Amino acid sequence: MSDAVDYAKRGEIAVITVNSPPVNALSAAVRDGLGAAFDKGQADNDVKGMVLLGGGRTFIAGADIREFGKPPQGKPFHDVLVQMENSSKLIVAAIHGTALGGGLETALCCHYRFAVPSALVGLPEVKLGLLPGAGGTQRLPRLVGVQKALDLVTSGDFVPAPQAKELGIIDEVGDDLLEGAVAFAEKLVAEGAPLKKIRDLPCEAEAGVFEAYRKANARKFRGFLAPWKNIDCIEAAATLPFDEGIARERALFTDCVTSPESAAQRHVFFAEREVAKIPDVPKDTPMKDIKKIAMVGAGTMGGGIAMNFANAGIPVMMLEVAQDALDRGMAIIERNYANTVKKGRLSQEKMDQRMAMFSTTTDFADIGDADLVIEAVFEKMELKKEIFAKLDAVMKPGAIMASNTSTLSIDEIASATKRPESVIGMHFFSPANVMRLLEVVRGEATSPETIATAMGIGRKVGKISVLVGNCFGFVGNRMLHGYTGEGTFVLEGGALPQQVDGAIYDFGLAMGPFAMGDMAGLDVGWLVRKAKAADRPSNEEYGGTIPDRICELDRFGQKTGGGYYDYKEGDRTPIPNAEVQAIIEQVSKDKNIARRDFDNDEIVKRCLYPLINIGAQILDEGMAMRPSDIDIIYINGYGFPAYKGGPMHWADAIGLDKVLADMKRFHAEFGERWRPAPLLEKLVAEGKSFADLQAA
Ligand code: 3H9
Repeated sequence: MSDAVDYAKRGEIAVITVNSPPVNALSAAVRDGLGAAFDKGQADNDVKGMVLLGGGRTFIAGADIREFGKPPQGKPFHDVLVQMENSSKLIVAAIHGTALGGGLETALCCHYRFAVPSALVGLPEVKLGLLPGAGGTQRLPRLVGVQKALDLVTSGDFVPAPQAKELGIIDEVGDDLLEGAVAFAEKLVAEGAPLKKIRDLPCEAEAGVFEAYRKANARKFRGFLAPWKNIDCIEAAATLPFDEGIARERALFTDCVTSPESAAQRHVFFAEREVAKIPDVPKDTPMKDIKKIAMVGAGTMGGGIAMNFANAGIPVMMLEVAQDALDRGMAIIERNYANTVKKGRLSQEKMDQRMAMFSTTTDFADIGDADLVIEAVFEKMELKKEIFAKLDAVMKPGAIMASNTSTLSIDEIASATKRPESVIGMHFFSPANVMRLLEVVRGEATSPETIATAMGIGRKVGKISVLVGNCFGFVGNRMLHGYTGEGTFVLEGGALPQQVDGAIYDFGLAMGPFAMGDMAGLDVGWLVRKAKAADRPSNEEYGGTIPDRICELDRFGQKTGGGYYDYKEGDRTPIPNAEVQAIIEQVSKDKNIARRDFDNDEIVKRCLYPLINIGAQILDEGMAMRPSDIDIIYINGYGFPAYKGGPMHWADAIGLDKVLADMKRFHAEFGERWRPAPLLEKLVAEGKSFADLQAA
């Protein structure tokens, strides 16, 4: 027997325990161990029934994701499952923690399932670009019906044990895992309970169910492969005999596991876990307990940020210098919550609890006892320094002082205080109560404790915290600048906004650069360009001519009814505008550019390769710790499709040599802004990819 699986006896019940930390994934060693343990139980004449449970913190969390794509080893998973289902001795699964993916599929091949109330079950394969490939799509609908099964496999949602019992996935819920499951097994044995095989249950669907489901979810599943394949499998369960359904599931699983979409989504799964690891801030770095926060600035950003903390039950004191600004800010927060209540997504009681988390002041002296203060005022260095000097005077020793700046230097802001070790950037993304990304910006002097606390509190309020370095625009916006900037050069070359946006939408982003500009407002960029005009290097080609001329017409985007596009009142659908087209064509003429046709492939390369190039520069400068951190930023903050894995994974998937060759072509044609990053050149010369940096 393998070390990964333990075999013991409790009277007439064999207790088989998987011991493969951290999550008892079904590695080759576990599969071999299970095969041997069930053989042993089968052969032992004193054993009348068997209980399968997970050692440590959980039942089995699924197949071992790290084994996908590697040569098969150990006992095939399907053989273990057939062995269990066909066992002539009754098997009970005893579930605590999570039974996910292959873990739940294993439990579904037991004759009965017992769970503690806190257990969760689910088939989350879709999130990895996969489908349950070990019978899950064939057995689940036989238990819960086709409609529910479709929802569960396409969402990957976890179901709490009590609800799973109502659905028929779990047979018994009880408090004591081992005692409870053994007692349950003994009772079933004593009653002579039948060896239930889910495969023997019928599975039916009403006509048209699957087509309707595909149609209703077409937008949600756009670009992904796995949701569609999951639906195909459930359809197979309802239309084919069990064994044929299993064969179809296997074939479609192979399609998924070998797909670029799944490779990308598995990359994202591990990237999300890597992002929390900081080499010089080890896991055991002490973190401050954040019991109370203060927000300086109650504008749109400050209010949105504060809501995250209130939602997590952390009291927030809002500070504005003027009472009317404070009142306005609080009214917006209240209205946001009220809208969510109206939509039925929040109860009035919960809203009242959240509103009760807020207090307000116009006096800095009142916020001194907060454990964390976040400044979210206008993006102006002098103002921020003034505020940080005031904070330095009032905040208690050890308080963390964060700025929500999206571009300014954390070191310069920290220089206004006598405690730069406590100063850090916490860059939230708009709308701050919705977007998952948080860039945590470390300054030169920021202490490990401050970093660990900022990263931790971000996670606590539901964000994905990514640590970045202190450079202009940090990681996300610095890269974005290259993307949106190149978009306008493409317009000058001959494309129109709707073509560029269409190509980027088809690539998988929620919207293209011009629709995004109209949503965010074009006036901010215009102000920045004007402010920077004097410092612009003379050899830098200016890409702002088109947006400048659009702004000169007071077209600032959706908020003024038009920008690159027109908008009808209360409708966000972009409508192409003839005047804007005329501006674009005139700019091409003024610059002596012969307008020509672009295809989608060229637009995508021109707009998105700058993300790769600037990403490489950022890595070279150490402003991001690893390529996958950049991917996490782009997926969670900028809507880059998860099934492409983020810009750096996407670059690897294309092949860095090919990306570099295109960039060199662009460099020759368009000049300096396309100079390939030295890191990119180096990786290609060494035959390496961004993933190799990750492993290093
Ligand atoms: C599948 O089952 C396919 C089958 O249908 C068909 C086969 C034919 N494999 O998340 P955490 C690692 S597909 C390998 O931080 P938590 C994880 O990387 C699978 N490793 O803990 C991390 O490593 P590290 C379907 C795995 O408590 C460590 O374990 N199952 C796996 O916050 C701790 O993880 C799923 O999709 C795995 N399956 O959350 C479930 N799972 O410490 C995926 C985890 O080196 N897993 N690791 O960074 C999860 O959702 C969460 O990990 C879980 C625990 C909820 C279990």
